[in-house]
Amino acid sequence: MKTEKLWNIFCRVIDNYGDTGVCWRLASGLAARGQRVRLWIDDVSALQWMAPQPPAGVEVRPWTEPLDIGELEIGDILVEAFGCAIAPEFVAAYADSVTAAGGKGLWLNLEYLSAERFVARSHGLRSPVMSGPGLGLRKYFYYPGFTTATGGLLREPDLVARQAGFERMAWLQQLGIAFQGERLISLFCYEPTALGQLLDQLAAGPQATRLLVTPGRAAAAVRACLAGAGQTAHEGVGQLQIAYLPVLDQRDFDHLLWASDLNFVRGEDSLVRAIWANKPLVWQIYPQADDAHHDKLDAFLELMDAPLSLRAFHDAWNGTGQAALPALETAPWQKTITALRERLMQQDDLVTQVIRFAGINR
Ligand code: TRH
Repeated sequence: MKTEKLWNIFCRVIDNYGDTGVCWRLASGLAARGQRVRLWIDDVSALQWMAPQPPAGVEVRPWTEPLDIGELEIGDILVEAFGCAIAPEFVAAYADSVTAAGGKGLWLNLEYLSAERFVARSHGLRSPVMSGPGLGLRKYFYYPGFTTATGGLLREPDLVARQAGFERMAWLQQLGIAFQGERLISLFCYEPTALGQLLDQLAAGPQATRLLVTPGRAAAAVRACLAGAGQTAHEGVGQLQIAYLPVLDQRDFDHLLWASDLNFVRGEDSLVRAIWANKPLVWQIYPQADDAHHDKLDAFLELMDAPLSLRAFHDAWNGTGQAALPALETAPWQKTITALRERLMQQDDLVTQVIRFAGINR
């Protein structure tokens, strides 16, 4: 069997950065294992700062309507990220190429990450395409996840070595942060209602804290909170100093998580990166209209066997409970995350697994 395949990953950016972030990690991870990858994406804006130096083996193409296929070689494997509905003209071309290859092809539906139980039941299930240009083809549901019965998590083979070589002081200095031993907390969030309480808590001390605020929604939320509380200076109050960060590429985003003593993250990709960072974390889950995220959050807290203080903090941070934001109690949270990370490190990463799923012998 040919070990190098041509993968077409289709990504539609709905909002935020997660769609781009996950598809990019998958694309570059496959390329790093000797695969050829085409990433079709309808909005490259976030990719330009997240991954300014594309690795060899990944070709980024604009997902235009209609899609410009021209004389392109169609390729072997289709990845439909997060139910994005692949361009019908590409599906038609793919169906023809599968027929020409005697029925060989693989169409994967890459799903959202969840720790819920249905993931293990649904991972790998097959579904026939019932209409449209792909009629007669089959799709397979590929669920990332936290157990060996799922599709795994994105994790680069050199992650541990990179972490071991990371120099915190030098990195902070390069970012223009005059670190003096204060507690560092990174903040990547939407608009949590408890944000004001967090800022008050940090300002009250007794420990000096520097909050490293990511740009976009998190920075806007912090400024709005401070303005709402009548603060004219947005650079800190009491024991709290605030640093507003520039956008970082994905490698530097890891560095931010590694450099901090506590990480507030959001969405699904930064959650996984925060687990690998092995620092206490607080997750703001992406909110869904029907509140489906409540079960998803519970499942994750259950998976990590979160102590009560961490559950209570998550309830307040995600607005899933009524109580006020409890105090930060990070020592037990550290033990929780270290145990989870150790467990997950024993499992094959997503790229290893998806290559295996595709039946490629490597
Ligand atoms: O941006 P997000 O909130 O994305 C969300 C989630 O993925 C959610 O599940 C999805 O349904 C929704 O989008 C549409 O959070 P997430 O998933 O953590 O993605 C953030 C990405 O941005 C991640 O790859 C890290 C990257 N990033 C950087 O590379 N540099 C930065 O400076 C920042 C702030 C983020």
